[in-house]
Order: sequence, then C-alpha cells, then structure tokens
Amino acid sequence: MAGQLKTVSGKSKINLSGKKFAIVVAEWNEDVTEALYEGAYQALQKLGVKKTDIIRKNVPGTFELTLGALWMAEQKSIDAVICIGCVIQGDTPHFDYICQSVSYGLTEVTIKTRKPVIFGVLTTLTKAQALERAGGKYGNKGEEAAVAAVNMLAFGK
Ligand code: DLZ
Repeated sequence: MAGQLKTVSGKSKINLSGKKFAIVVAEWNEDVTEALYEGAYQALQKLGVKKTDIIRKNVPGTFELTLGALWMAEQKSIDAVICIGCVIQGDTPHFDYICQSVSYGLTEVTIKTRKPVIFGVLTTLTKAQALERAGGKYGNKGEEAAVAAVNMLAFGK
C-alpha cells in the first residue's frame, strides 16, 4: 500500500541470530503504545529474533524517548533500537515541541551511535487516528518499525 513500509512477509535476509533489539516505549497514550509495542515485538519474532534478544524499556513520554534511545544504543550488546510513542495534538503547542524534539533527538542518536534508531512514533490529530495505525485499518506501525530495524541491519548485505 502506498505510504507504508513493508510488513513482515517471511524470514529476514540476514541471519538475526544473536542480534539484540531494544524497544523503548513511551507510557503516555498507553493504549496506543502498548498496541504498537506488541506489533513490533511479534514482528521481530516472526522475522527470527529470539524473545531473549528483545529488551523492553519504558520511558514516561515521547519526549524522553531520545535519552532512553541513547542509553540503549550506547550499550555495546544492542544492535538496533526501536522507539515507540504516540503524540496527539491538543489545544496547546505542546504537540509541536514534543514532535520536533523527538524527531531531532532520535536523528542525533542514530548518527552519534551509528546504529539503527527507528522512529515508531505516531503524531496524530486524534486518538482515533492513532488507533487506526496501531492495529486498526492502517495496520500497525510498530510492526513496520520492527521491519525497518531489521532492514537497516541488512543494509548493504
Ligand atoms: C506533556 C505531554 C503531552 C501534553 N502530550 C503528550 C503526548 O501526546 N504524547 C506523549 O508521549 N507525551 C506527551 N506529554 C509528555 C511528554 O512527552 C513528557 O513526558 C513530559 O513533558 C515530561 O518531560
């Protein structure tokens, strides 16, 4: 479908044995982020990653994903970090500050650590739009984030 990353369609083209993934999950809008996390967690396993090679960490909100991602990406044993969050527009400019901060922040982390840091953050106008993308009619962006992480590890292979 246009505008979507590939979803899980089989085994990865690289051997994922021993590759370790961190999934950093923002607790804000928990119903959405839990569904995104589940999508990512299941997708990694379908692609051949062992449960014990998936490390989950929570942060309070999407703003804190940057530091959570940095802490995980700095760990030698971690190969890729998937960041899960959901920012929903409210009546104040908070939305813009959080979205801008996390997108710049995660870009810096991926460049600084030279590891895949995946932007599994929904930025929507309503909760309904978020749920449509967290296992609803537009699929599960957490699953797509997992596929993106694996594809980045396979980059150039
Ligand atoms: C404060 C806040 C607001 C208003 N909205 C969201 C949101 O929609 N999604 C989200 O993940 N976090 C939100 N937060 C919390 C901030 O990300 C952050 O946790 C706090 O500002 C504390 O630094």
